[in-house]
Amino acid sequence: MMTRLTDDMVKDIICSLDSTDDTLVSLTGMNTLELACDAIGISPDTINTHDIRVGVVPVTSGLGIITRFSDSVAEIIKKLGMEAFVTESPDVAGLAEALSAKCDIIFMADDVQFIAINAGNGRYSNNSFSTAAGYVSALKGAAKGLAGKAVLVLGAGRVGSIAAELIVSMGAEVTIYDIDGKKANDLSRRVKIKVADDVGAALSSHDLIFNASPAPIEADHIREGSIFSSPGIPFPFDDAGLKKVKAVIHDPLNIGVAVMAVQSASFSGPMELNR
Ligand code: 2YH
Repeated sequence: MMTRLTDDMVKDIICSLDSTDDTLVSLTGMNTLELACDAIGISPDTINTHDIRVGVVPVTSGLGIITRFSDSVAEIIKKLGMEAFVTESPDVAGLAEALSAKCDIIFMADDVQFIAINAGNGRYSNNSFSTAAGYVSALKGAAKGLAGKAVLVLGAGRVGSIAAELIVSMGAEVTIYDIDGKKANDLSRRVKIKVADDVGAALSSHDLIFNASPAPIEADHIREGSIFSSPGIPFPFDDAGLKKVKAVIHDPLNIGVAVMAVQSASFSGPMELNR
């Protein structure tokens, strides 16, 4: 299932950029830029964010414009130190505008794909990989390492599958649950993971969880002191659940967009940008 952001989910992103960054530091030990660099395996001092110009192109196709989506993407990118603006026109005219303005990176999203194109060489990052990689780094930071630990992944869709693979590659023991057991079983034939068939039992026996599912998480199932890295929308916890967890890393857009920007920039060396 493809989850689409709503106007309501993005309405507070811009006014809470500083507090989102502070919360991330307190939960993971990394700010948004450091986390994005960690997610793709580069050091923050190898990327000169101030030299990078980004255009964000609103896209009207399908279900159309999400109010403040493009503005929020641009502001998240500015907070990383890059120059960013939203094009005046949407769609192809907006793309032409971004190319004329010699943007190094161009962000565009429709209902299926959300990508950041490196205009210098045509390579692009995508939101599913970037979200998975960013939230895996966040879980690793919050758990002070994942090697040898047991991690539960909820959801075997695009983000959950990539996350499971990344977490396995970090030496953790991964169990996956998806309401569609076939999806979880198919993934287990490709990646060395266990498959759970009871979400309650799986949650009760794990305290490190990567949540890439749109389903709510019942408070009764949560183990006291659990750490959740939770890109899944909508926000899955009620008040009783929040009282039991030690940490929840969650935002509607910030971590995924930051990893996309940094990864797309990394496709050209810092000295080889599109100007
Ligand atoms: O939210 C979405 C898709 N679910 C992206 C899926 C990527 N994992 N797209 C945003 C659509 C934005 C809209 N076209 C706009 O305002 O430009």
